[in-house]
Amino acid sequence: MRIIVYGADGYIGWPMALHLAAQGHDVLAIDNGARRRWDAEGGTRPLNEIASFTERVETWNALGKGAPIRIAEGDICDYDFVLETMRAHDPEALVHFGEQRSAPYSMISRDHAVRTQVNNIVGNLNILFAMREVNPEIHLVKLGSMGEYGTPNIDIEEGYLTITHNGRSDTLPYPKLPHSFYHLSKVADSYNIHFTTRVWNFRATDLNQGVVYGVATDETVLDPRLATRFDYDSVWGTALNRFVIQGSLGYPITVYGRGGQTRGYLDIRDTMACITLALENPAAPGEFRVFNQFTEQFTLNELAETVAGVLGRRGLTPTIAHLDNPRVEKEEHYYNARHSALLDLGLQPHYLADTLIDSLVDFVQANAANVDPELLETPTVTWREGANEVWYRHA
Ligand code: NAD
Ligand code: USQ
Repeated sequence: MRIIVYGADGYIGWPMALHLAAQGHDVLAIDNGARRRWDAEGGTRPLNEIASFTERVETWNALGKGAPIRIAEGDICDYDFVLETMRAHDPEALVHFGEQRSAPYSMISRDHAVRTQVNNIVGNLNILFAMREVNPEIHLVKLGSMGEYGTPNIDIEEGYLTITHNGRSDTLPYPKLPHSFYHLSKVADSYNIHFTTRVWNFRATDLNQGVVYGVATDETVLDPRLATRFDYDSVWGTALNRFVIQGSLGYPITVYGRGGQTRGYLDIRDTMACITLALENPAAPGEFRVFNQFTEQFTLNELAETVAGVLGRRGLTPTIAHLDNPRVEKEEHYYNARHSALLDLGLQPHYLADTLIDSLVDFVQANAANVDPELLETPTVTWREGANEVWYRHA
């Protein structure tokens, strides 16, 4: 298959480009380096050294495993660039990761909220309009987020809810209660994509993904220059990844608030598998298909205790700190989200196991010399303030 991967220099997009190329797909990898610039802006950086986008691609192509990856550096918000690259590659499918994906980043200030929503919503619209001009048959696989739904006090379905109101019934998009301005951008994307499946007969799969953990895939371990990024600061680091590095290096594991917040989680290797399954089983023309992409749900307390248990068995003495919650979110709530569609397509999950946490601890310890302790400090972006310019360190 000819496939374009947008956001192919990112935490998930890079391993995905590798994974698809390893299976022989003809991949065009697109990225504009925004994520690396956002690091420079805030003085953050991943735990591990990562090669440049071009060096990564050159390394893969020199290995001679699977198909070579093509590369195009450019901004998805530049419509001419999106159109030209889509025309030239003539893809059968698109995988779209290319967005600003941090909830805290989107909550720093008005400017960050606007930048997040413009980048994400305009980029996504550009892809939709280019599909219309180039080939409306292309299957769009778009990364959404479980956080679009929020934490309602009823079961979360996969995209749709059948409602009976005043004696009449309809199946409608599931109501959304997003957690941040970032998650709101994903809701807007979902509605824009859904609209194009109705009016332009597009085929689209919206993957409402949970929090991803892990760093190693079959392909990233083939050469150190193929490694993907592993973030641990309070703006870009996600829960389990952060907990492992904090606990491994003797810092308190930072649970925000009471820790009853429940989220869906999945191993980065399962992200690869889910997206491959979505590509191999495309949505029908006119179909806006929604999958909830996670394999297990945990409370933050459960996650923190699981990590602490593994570290304890390795002779470490981790501590768990309940910080004042910088976010506005329910800290105790009902949560039961359906996630059967990908399992029905054949997903074989890697459930969170001590062995995976152990391998992450090994990875963290191997890279411990790179740790910037300031990045493990108390989070400075708070949801209540809406003007967190103090976050900037201007390194
Ligand atoms: P990431 O920030 O590491 O990667 C995103 C990539 O997109 C970056 O390399 C960035 O430079 C690029 N990008 C952003 N805006 C762009 C633009 N306008 N033009 C070109 N490239 C652009 O993020 P990630 O963790 O790999 O997440 C990938 C996708 O998956 C995102 O859409 C995110 O919302 C979604 N997602 C991530 C997680 C997670 O836990 N990491 C969970 C659920 C959903
Ligand atoms: N949290 C802590 N301590 C920390 C970091 C986070 O308690 O040190 C808590 C947060 O308050 C929240 C939960 O952990 O309740 C998840 O936060 P997160 O930072 O791990 O993830 P989130 O902000 O939700 O965003 C991440 C990705 C985003 C993706 C989303 C999937 O950055 O791109 O969309 O996970 S989901 O959570 O399902 O919406």
